[in-house]
Amino acid sequence: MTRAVLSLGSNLGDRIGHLRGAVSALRDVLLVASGVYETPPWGDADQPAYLNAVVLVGDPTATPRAWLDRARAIEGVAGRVRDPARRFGPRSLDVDVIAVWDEDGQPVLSDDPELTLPHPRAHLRAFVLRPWIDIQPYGQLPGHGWLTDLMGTDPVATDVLDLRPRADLPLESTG
Ligand code: PH2
Ligand code: MG
Ligand code: MG
Repeated sequence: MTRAVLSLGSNLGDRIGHLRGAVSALRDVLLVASGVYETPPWGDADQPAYLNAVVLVGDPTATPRAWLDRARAIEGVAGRVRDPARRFGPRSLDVDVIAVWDEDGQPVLSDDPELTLPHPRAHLRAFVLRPWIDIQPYGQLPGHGWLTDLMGTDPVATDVLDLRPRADLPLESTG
């Protein structure tokens, strides 16, 4: 079984609908989904607040590349348009591959610029770490250590105070 942690984010259009669409598209590989957090924009302040969540997915044979292709396909369905001028700008749906483990449970490390593993900014992002801790309280970010330790470091520790769990917006709503 290979596993991956994916982060989901949306700040345009039907934000929760986009996140739920991603979870639905991943249902054959979904192991567990976090709560949904409303988060202030990171990296580019001039945009609406995001909804963010994290999922753990598993597949007998999927390669890191396969997870990336799947993430991009799901973004495409949500009408994702890339604006090269705004790297951290608004988006209908962002599905990022945060970390991947191989069949032996070993973390996959990669410096491929198209798919750097683990994600090069995950350790700085409260909107990734906080939901991830929901589903793996004893999880580690490969190369960076325990998620709970990372949550105590700056700037994550201060950013996390601004995150609002949205209990009224369950990710796996059947409506
Ligand atoms: N994604 C970004 C840039 N900034 N801020 C928040 N709060 N959540 C995101 O998912 C996010 C962001 C680009 O990947
Ligand atoms: Mg992203
Ligand atoms: Mg992305």
